[in-house]
Amino acid sequence: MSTTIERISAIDGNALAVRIDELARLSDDPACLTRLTLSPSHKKAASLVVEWMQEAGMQVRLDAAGNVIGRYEAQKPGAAKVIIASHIDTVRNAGRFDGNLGVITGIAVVDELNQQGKRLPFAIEVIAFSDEEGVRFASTLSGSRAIAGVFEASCLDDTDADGVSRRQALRDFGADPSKIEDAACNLVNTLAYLEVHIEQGPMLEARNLPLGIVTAINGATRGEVVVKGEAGHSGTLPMSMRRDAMTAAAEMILAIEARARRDADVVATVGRVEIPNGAVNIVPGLVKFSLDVRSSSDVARNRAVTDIEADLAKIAMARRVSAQFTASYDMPATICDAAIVGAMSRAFAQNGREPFMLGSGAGHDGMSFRGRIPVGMIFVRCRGGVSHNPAEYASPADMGAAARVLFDLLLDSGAFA
Ligand code: HGY
Ligand code: MN
Ligand code: MN
Repeated sequence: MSTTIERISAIDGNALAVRIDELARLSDDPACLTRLTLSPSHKKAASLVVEWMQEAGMQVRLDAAGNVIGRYEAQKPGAAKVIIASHIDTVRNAGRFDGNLGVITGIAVVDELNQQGKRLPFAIEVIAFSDEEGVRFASTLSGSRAIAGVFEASCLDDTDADGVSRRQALRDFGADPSKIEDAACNLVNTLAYLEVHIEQGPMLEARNLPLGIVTAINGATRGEVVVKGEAGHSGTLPMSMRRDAMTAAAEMILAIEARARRDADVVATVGRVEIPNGAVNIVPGLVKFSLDVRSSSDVARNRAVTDIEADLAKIAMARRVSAQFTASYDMPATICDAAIVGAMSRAFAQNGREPFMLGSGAGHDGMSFRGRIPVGMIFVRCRGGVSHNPAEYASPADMGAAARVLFDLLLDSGAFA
């Protein structure tokens, strides 16, 4: 008797977990997952995503910003579309779910529609954005910003640690940066932007919930502080005569932490500190450090940045150094669309899920579409709230639950009028 091999539905969590692991093997660091934008491993990941999108019945193309776009046509060709997207670039020593989960889930729901021979009144475009993290180059969200028509051409001149410009990296990737404006046409005739993402925080796990509905994506100010003192001999320069840029930076960093702690709705982080040409026996004359300030309230965030700049100036004066903060990115909070949140609640209820609402402390590509098209996000439980860390984990059951809800959301005819 032939054994009937039950075809794992494309939206089955185990099928998603297999693909998460397959993508996670594509890294530029053999010891951990590091897939920076437009890197060799990003190129391999993009090729694998192209393959999966084609297998799911999509027409696939690479746009001028390095995004991979798969289109699953509507009942009537050329109809308006819904975008389902996330990013496939990662931070260094990354978790394997951040970004990748949203792309794989988008492909899976299309694959399931295709397997069932279903066409919807709208097309679906699944997009694997090329640069959400903004780790290799200063500016971030460049892939989604190109599609949203808000790409700043100046960021083509951003250079990475090796002096390679984004423009050159795009060419090496096989994209044509001179055609970035064409990427924006992809936003025309778009009904909604949807993204499934691991929560990257502890809220769902604390409530023992597999999924949540995102109400807003926090706004963020990101940039660099440059502290200039005077380099000197660590053995001969008396303490009283030093203009030590590092000890000044240390006091500034603690002041940044203290300011953020004063406001429950503000977080601030110094994630990278550099002492160019530093050495054990040199009093640092120059220090550069990153600053990332976020809040769901744009007023609170901007007030915190102003206060921090005042603190930097005060400490610099007292220590006879200079300090300059230059913002490379300033993104207001993105409120998720009420109608989409409502439709998501219906799909949650249909699946017996509590429609728990929560904000996103992490930034996401949906921010690029703020004020242009309705944005909606579904969060998936994150073990221990750990993210931007190889220990990041979402279970196959929770991933499958998200794919199921997303699939039912797409079938809800009232969701995307
Ligand atoms: O930084 C962020 O919030 C996002 O993970 N890129
Ligand atoms: Mn992400
Ligand atoms: Mn991230």
